[in-house]
Amino acid sequence: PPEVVCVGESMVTFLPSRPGRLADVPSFTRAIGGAESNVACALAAAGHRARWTGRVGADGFGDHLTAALAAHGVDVTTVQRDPRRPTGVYFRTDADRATDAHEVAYYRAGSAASAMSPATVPHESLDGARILHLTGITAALSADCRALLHDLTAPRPGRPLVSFDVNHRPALWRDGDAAGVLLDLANRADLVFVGADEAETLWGAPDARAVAALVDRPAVLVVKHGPAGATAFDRTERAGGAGGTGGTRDTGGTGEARGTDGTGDTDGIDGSVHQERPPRVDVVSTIGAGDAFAAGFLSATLRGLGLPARLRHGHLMAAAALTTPGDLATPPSRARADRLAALDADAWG
Ligand code: KDG
Repeated sequence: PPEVVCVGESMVTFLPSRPGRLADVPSFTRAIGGAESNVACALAAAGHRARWTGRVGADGFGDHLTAALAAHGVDVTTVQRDPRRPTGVYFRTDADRATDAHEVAYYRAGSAASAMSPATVPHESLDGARILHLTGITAALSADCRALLHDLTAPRPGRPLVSFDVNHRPALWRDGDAAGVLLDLANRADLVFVGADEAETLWGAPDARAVAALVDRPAVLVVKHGPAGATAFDRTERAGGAGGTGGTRDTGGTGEARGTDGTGDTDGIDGSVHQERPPRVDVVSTIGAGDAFAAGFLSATLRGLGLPARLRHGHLMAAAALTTPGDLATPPSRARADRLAALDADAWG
């Protein structure tokens, strides 16, 4: 069975042939995207058995997406094909170097993936998996998709560790209560990734500690601060476990003493806290960097590495994605990533 199952919408992505506004770009190059399948591809590249489950149309784009993910080493055996609804696609422009502003045009309303529901992922299909990775993008797609997330995050015996990346996409939430829905889902997961900027926009949380006070049930919370690094809160040792799912809570075991972490200050925090800065890179594109970070962190979690190493492996995979134009990058080999992660603090940030 796969070690990790990622569930969500994947899309054929059209990347611009040159910088500029959507109105001015004359042609686009086909690629693949979708946050959850990006995570699956990066995990497969890191040597893990990763599956992506989702729905695509019975159309040429669905054929391409499935074949391209399989070529990345991702298990696509549970992908469903919808004869009536199309595969979602989206177009994007290059980001402005200074502001990271870019345009995204989604053509995914009524897509095959928007018809995902609890029937798309039978619980038996997760048997043997150690991690189930989900994101807040799915919550924005339809009521049935929200029901799927609700079902997959419900407490049940044998539930894999649920990893949830908040991934707030404002363009998909014009009508919905993004703040309430995403906070509820985060608090149903075991491991949560959120950008500090997203947490501020969604919940008005000014810093990582404020996020930790709101997202207080998951055993592990990672707040990402872009080039300034990431802060991880580990409450696995909290009495009685976090969240009370009754499911597996094997987050790798940190073996760290509380309070002897990167911050030297755990006042008011139930558990340990650690911060890691990323390596400095020349950013080509930030697309897919968050997904790569999640994959690196999950890979190190599967390998039973401690919190500092999990953050560093996240940063190393993100660095690979930041220095390539599309969603997907070739991460450093496991041996090389281990050597880089082991360098002392001076070599980092
Ligand atoms: O993280 C990258 C994704 O945002 C991109 O691949 C498209 O999944 C996507 C989305 O819904 O924005």
